[in-house]
Amino acid sequence: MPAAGTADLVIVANRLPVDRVTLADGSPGWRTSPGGLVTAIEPVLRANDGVWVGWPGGTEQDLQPFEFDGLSLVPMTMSAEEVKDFYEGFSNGTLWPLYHDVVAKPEFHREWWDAYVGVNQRFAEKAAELASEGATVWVHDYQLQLVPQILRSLRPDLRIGFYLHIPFPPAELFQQLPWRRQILEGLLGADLVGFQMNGGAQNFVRLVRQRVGHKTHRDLVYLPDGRTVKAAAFPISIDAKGFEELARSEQVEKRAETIRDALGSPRKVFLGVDRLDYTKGIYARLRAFSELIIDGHFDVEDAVFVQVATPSREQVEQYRILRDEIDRLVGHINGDLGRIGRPAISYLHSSYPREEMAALYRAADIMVVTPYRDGMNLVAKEYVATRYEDDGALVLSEFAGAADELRQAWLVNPYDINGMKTALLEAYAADERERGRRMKAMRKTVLQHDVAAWADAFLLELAAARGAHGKTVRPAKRS
Ligand code: ADQ
Repeated sequence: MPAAGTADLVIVANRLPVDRVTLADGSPGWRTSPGGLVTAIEPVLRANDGVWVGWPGGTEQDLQPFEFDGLSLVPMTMSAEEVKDFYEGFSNGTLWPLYHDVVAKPEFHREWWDAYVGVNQRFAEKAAELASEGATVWVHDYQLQLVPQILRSLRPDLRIGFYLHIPFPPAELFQQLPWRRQILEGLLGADLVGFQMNGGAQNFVRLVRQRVGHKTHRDLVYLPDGRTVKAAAFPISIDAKGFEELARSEQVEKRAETIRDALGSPRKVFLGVDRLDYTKGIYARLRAFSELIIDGHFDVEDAVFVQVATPSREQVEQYRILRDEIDRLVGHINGDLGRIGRPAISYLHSSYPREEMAALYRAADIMVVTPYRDGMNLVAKEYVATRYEDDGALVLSEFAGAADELRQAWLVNPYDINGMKTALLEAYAADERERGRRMKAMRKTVLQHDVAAWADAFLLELAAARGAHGKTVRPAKRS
């Protein structure tokens, strides 16, 4: 564990890349949490004597920095009140819906905001304490948008990057936020602000010009103190080769066969894999599928829909309501359309290891990814990576970041149930050549632009950040 002031790279994210578990002997231990971010960042972290600052989940208080699997991890504690106000409240009750097209109504509460400021302050102070002179600090995601500015004021010597994993909304929505200006100024503490899509970067620059009054030119913001901030898109990706290798393994191939057998060997398996979240469009997609059976396009002997929906953020009311709604819909559809041993929808709440995810992708003929809004959507890319025989079909929402790159998917508007029905049916009926043509092109994209390329691109751009632009720029206007 590097001593204070010695880390040349500090990753600051809401979550640590490990989860708390109880070991066989009953003592508390850690387990790597599955996720692409750690795969991407691990090699850079190792190469740079880096540390990762984040919350391990829960409210345990006396946690010390520790090494896990060769990574230096610095756990941040959170009180029960902070979990409620900062995490469930401002992060997931205000920012998450606001940044996802207001699919659910964001709530604005002053005590949530106060908790957000407090937690961001603590994370920034910890990063300031650990970073060496002139170090690079990479801050992640919507929970920590004030960290760059606080950190900059504590440690002007640092090179600070920020990456937003979710969409950055258009001005028309963002300006509802009572603390819009503070958030924009928080992000402007970074030298480089990264987004999933060009649209997000443009929304940000426009808002900075309109709401903070700074001079901007294309993707650059000129600050009165002489600094320049760049806003650019870095579409995130997955460990594509790793997923493909997994998919090619005998164990996964066998497991995929077992899954198909267990489903009653229908001709076609449709698959959805999502966190149980209202942005993911699960309800409308299951309705579209069930209507295709009702309309007589296929039967439960021909096709089954496997929907994996991992419960998340269960303390937030909107998530509990959604879970009830989908439970009821699935019960309804299976009650009306299923036969003994043949449900129309196979609905699962479990969380699986990577091997099982790969087997599910291998077992699926048609992957259905229909969020109302999604920063990227890694599931779509993971499916593509596992289809090494250039087969399988992807039905993908136009409103997922992934749609920018995966143009050869069957693209749909997730609000248009009839349009989704048409796309599902086309993907179901497409011949081998058509599926192969589309998948081949998508695989090329995903294998070329993997998560390592993403991390390298961001860090290279950050290293090249212009910093001081040498001009004194006066604010044009303030709101
Ligand atoms: P998420 O909203 O969580 O991520 P997504 O990009 O699809 O959405 O990533 C989910 C990840 O969890 C995938 O790697 C998937 O394999 C895994 N996963 C899902 N269900 C699982 C299960 N039951 N068991 C095991 N693993 C499961 C946020 C943004 C996205 C953005 C990512 C990364 O909302 O838009 O793509 O961050 O930036």
